[in-house]
Amino acid sequence: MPPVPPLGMDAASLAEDFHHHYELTLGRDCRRPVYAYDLYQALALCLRDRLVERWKATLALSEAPDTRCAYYLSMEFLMGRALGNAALNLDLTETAAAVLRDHGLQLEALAEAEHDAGLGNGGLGRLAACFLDSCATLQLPVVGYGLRYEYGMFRQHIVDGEQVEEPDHWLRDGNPWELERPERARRVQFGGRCEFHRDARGRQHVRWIDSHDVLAIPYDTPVPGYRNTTVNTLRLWKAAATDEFDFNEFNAGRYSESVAAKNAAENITTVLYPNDASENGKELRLRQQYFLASASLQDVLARWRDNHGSDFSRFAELNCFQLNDTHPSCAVAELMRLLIDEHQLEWDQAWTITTGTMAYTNHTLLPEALERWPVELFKRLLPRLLDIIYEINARFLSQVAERWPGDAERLRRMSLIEEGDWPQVRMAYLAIVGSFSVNGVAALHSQLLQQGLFNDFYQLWPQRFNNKTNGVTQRRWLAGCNPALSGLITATIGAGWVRNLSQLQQLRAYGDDSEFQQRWHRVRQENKRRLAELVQAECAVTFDSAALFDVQVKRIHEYKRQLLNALHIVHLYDRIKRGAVDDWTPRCVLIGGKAAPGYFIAKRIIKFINNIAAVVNADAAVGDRLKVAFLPNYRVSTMETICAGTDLSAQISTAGKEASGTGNMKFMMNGAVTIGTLDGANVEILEEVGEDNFFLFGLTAAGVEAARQGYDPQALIAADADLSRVMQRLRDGEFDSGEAGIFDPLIAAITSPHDPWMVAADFRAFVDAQVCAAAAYRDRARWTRMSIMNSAASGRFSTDRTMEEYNRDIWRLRSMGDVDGL
Ligand code: 26V
Repeated sequence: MPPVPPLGMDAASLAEDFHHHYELTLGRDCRRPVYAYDLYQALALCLRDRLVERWKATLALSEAPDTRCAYYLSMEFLMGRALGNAALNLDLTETAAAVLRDHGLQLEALAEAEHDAGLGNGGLGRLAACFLDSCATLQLPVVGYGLRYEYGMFRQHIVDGEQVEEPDHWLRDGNPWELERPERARRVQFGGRCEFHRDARGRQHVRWIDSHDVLAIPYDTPVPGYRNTTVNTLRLWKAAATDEFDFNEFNAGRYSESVAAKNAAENITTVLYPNDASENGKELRLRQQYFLASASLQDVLARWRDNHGSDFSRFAELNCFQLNDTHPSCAVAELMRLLIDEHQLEWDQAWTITTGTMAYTNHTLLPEALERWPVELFKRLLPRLLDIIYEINARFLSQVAERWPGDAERLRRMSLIEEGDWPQVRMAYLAIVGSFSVNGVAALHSQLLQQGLFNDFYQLWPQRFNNKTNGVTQRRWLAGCNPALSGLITATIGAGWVRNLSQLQQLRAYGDDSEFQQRWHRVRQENKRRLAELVQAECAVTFDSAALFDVQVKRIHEYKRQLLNALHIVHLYDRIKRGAVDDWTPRCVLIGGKAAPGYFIAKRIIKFINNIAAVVNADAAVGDRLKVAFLPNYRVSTMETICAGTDLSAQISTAGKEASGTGNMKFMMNGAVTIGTLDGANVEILEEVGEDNFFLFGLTAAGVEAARQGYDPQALIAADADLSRVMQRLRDGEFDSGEAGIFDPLIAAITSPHDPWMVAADFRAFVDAQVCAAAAYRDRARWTRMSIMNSAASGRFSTDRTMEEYNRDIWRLRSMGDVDGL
């Protein structure tokens, strides 16, 4: 067949294809009523066709036998919508908008029809998505491997102030971005037992038999680079029952049992676990993790076999696996199993390869989020893997014993197996032992890992540990979501920042330029108006864009301290009620985020915020001074509107608890000023922007630990008249909406000397910092300057920089470059 000429990138070609896809691919009739979703799909297919051309060219490069590749293994990819990003990267936004306008249609309206791909909980999953964007833009051969959950992150409704979860069946209307690749299906084993035997030469062989197998079917999604010819791959696995379920079991006359077994197999990829911290020990979750690790490794090994046969001597030179937290860390033992049992390598060879290819990123210091799996569960589900983990542990502990002779306590501490009545496998330790690189996600976080959580391992292998401060992609989080500000920036310093965010520094020169300030201010006002529209539509609360927009959106968790924010709102309300309103700055507070469905206190905090909003917004004495809204169903696509319209970004976690944060970076880039603690990447944000352009408050990480000794919140409350009045209003039941005592658990948490999050300890400092922020906002020129300076200083927080560092220090990939003719 002759080669097909590249598709046209002009309006006429696009218009023709749009029509073609609408009428023929989708089988719709433009003379009949049209639906936004069909129009969206038709446009998506036009863009996809153009991506597919580039995708095939990229595959030819990345799958060449000598190309070193990295694989990003992640249980979560929080991709959000793809259409706007595809158009932006293909440079077709203007053209598509013009074509649609000719048909009396609006690009924004079509884009709104797309369901968010919500295959993640929060920061960790969205980080994976930003990484993929930057890798494609830097033309690095990186494949994302994950799970194709049928149901993504639940949809959140607020009913009577409370969170109600609803399943997110995001694939219901079809997904135009994915391509099924049934020919690359893999088989993943569960259960059964191991059979050992020796061959004539005395080598031991292990067969994993009587297992219950599940098929892994890959679905590929294109990941376009920004205005280059690179299109990388996100490969998501769907679980399907093997044919044996239909034949053997049905025929054995155990019909209903076999259907149940078939369902159990397919259930593996039914639903994303909606927890961002705890919930350990669920069997289905371990099944998901192993399914991802095994299918992905088999996929890579199959391609290796095609190119290199049974010669694994260069495998570690040409492959690298990045483990996104411990969730895929079964991969360490699974790679050992595949190399030894399926590819006949010796233990030492296999271990050299494994520890030469695995790299582990830690995303949390919270002990409850550190994964441990019961040995008994491992034995039942993954018997061969447990044997391998025991062997890894035995060899590892002999190394520890050699380094620290006679230190039994250290052996106990560092063992991959936590002993006790209910022995557990420590997945983080497995990941560390099996990897050549271990990194945290912000400078402070990496330091705390080395000095605290993983200190024993750091002492043993200091050279393994490194930091890679997170970032966000400026294509989605500035160019895509904030066209007005992007336009102003590009008109001022050129368009180079879209690929090289450090160029935003050039905006510093305009910080005091009053004409530029005015334009900056006008653009931001318009973005605030758009955000106010969203709040009006979703919360029925009216935000006036003249007011200070004070925003905290992120998962609801005690360590993130939405409760501290709520106490501040009650304090402002108290001031209004007392008439202490001199020099008042009108303020609109927006809070949004999902709570894990089983997280009682987090759900009660949501109720608390909603009840405060109801009281404040209905009180005539408050008027325009204060508005409060809780935005339901916070997700990637709403953040795109929120971050563009925020003045003050609340990043107020207890110091030492937020590994990095990435919302903080999105806000900063769009010109919001941070009010925050010295936690996670806030530390580096402050470093870049300077104290004059950041409202810093609160205890440091070391201060928090010191203050735990003799922490006495009751005394702090008694000593602070503002906090006393706030607590009194809570105890008086002012926000109880007739349900007496519902906030007692929150009062108890704040007043407990054991409050791990030290809410009361930081109240005074937070209120004082808020006073400073309010005063700064009243001076428009000053605030606008701060806003410009924040955006100008955000260059370090691009995932382009992050990916360059991963590549320099860990992956060592060669950029693929462009392909001619596209
Ligand atoms: C743990 C679990 C436990 C079992 C159920 C499902 C589940 C899902 C996620 C997690 C770990 C969450 C860790 C996490 O999300 N860390 C966040 O990572 C961001 C990206 O590095 C970082 O910016 C945030 O500060 C950090 O909290």
